[in-house]
Amino acid sequence: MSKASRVMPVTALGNPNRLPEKVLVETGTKAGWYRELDLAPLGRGHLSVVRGMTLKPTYYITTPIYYPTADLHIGHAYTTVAADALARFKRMQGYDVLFLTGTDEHGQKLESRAREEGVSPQAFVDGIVIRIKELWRLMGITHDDFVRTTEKRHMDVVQHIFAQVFEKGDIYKGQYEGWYCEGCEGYFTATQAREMDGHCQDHERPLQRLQEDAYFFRMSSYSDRLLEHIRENPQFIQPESRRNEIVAFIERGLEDLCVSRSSFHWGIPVPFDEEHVIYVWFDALSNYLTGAGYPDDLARFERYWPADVHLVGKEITRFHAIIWPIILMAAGLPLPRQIFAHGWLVLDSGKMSKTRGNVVDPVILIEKYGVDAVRYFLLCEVPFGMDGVYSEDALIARLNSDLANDQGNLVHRTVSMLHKFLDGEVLPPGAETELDRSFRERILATPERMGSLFDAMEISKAVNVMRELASFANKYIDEAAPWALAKEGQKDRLATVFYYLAECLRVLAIVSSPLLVETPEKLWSLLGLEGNPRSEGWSKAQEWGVTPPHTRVGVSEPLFPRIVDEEKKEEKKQPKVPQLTMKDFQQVEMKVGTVKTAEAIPKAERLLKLTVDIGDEVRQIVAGIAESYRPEDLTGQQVVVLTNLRPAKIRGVKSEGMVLAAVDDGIMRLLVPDGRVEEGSKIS
Ligand code: ME8
Repeated sequence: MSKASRVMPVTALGNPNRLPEKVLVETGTKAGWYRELDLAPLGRGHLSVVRGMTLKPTYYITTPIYYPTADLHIGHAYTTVAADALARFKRMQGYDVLFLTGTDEHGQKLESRAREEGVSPQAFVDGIVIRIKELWRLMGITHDDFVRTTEKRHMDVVQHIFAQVFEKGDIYKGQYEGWYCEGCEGYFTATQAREMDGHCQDHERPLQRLQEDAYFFRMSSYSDRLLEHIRENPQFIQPESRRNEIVAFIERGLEDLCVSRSSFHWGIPVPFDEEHVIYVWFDALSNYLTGAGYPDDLARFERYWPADVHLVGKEITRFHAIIWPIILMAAGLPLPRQIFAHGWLVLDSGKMSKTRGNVVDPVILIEKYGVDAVRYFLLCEVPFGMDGVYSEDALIARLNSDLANDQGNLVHRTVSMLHKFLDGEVLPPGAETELDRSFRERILATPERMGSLFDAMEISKAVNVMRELASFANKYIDEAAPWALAKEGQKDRLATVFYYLAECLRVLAIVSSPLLVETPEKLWSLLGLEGNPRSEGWSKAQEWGVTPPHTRVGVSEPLFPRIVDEEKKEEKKQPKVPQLTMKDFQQVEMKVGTVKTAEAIPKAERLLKLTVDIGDEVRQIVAGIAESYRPEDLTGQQVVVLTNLRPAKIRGVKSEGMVLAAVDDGIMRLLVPDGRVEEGSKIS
């Protein structure tokens, strides 16, 4: 980010969501040398000014800040890659972009996780944050800043806002009693807890009844203002289905929110009452202000705030679309322009979650298929905003059809025929035929169509437009039939066809630059072009005739090799008991547990209903061991439990796991550790 940037809007912060019509621009190194600039002709948008008086619109995009309770999975990569693609696109369009991500490091869950590991919460999160940053490096993520909520700059911001809202009277002290889920780090109202049957499905644990002295945030008095804002700004919450949910929720009436905790200490202290720490969502949401320089770096803040879009997963829409805007209103700050909630990547076995342990590790996928393949799949496979099923088979199919077949093949055919027929030289084009004209129009329409789709957050549709251009180009080759032109000695026609193809590949290299991080540059140098596609700027993709005639192309190597699924091949060879790879085995989680209770199940002679303590929770498990064990002999017995088996109902009784036993001629023998071990010890 240029240090020379200076923007001094004439209008102050009190004018939310309105652009200043004029700005004072610092024109010299000496403070106080300002010139007034009229912004009206530039239309809506955020503006910044960099040295040399260039006006640039700004674009501020954020991802959620993730919990560093464990390594991140493909679901987190999904949001971050999408935000990265949008940030890259906006930079290429000439925007001054601030792309923010980070980690949400406070709260009871983190405190408990660190205790389990026997380290301090800070040491615990430090280790994971290093790996998160490494993951973003591997995935080519171009964030401009990374906020950790344990950083001083952030803690200062949170305390500042909390104190400000308190002084205004919108935070007050009271008594809180409610149903709390440690996983969500949130309380549920009595009605919600009843609807949930006292159990949090997301985190698969019972709600706890907690009571504490606490500070409350007067959200109830902001319902009308928030509803009005949502109605007046239809883009504020997107997609529309999410907006409708939020409106319905607010219309039922908002309750004041408990925004402090005293039952644990790993958090930011309430600035005027050190017994309490600030509620983790109040803390976390404020990161968006920290990243924008609030309140100390007002030049930065005025340049980027309000954020253009907070990209989030749908499960945290309420926090972003209700609590966050109300915090901002109470603090007298403008609201973000948009909260966009995308859907979930789910597995056949349900939602991916660290708690369930059924997560897909992006690092393994990148090692196997390369970063661009993984990014492409994430951006293209699921309509942005909807849920989509992830599977490695779908990934392979997508890569083979779109990247290896359509795009890879297009590049390979073009470049090898150029060598074969024109000695690798892109010659000046001759007269344009009808076929060429429609191809040229298609090429030049692509950046604009993709651009408006990106702006509408229709990322997968934008990717599709790029894919369609590649198929169109393949058809152009089939119809232009360069092999026939070569045979007939039509050199002029050949020159035109290959010039058009070279231009198409040049445009493809530019428009794929927000999505992919390695291939566009490889393609660029293969085309023999100077510089790199990223710095070309989006508008260069809308210009025709940029490839200098007589450019020489390089030698084509497959950009996207076809993926042959070796594991699949092996499976086919061995139809009986499939062999597991180490990766398969690592997906199986087994722990030692102790049987707490055991009882017979009426009308099910072989089954026993057990409750088993597996360390961090007690599971109910139905086991087919009634013919070999009496219930009363099992209490206190240690057993081995398969813990990540999908819960099921057996004879109408819920079973959350499986107890392992050997079967010898119909007699069951429980597998037990050779000596007493701590409940929850992992089997590996
Ligand atoms: O909620 N599919 O952090 P978190 C799609 N710290 N996106 C997914 C996903 C999936 N299966 N799983 C996770 C928190 N995500 C808070 C946020 S923000 C002020 C505080 C993505 O580590 C998605 O963006 O649980 C989701 O909202 C986020 O990760 C949740 O990350």
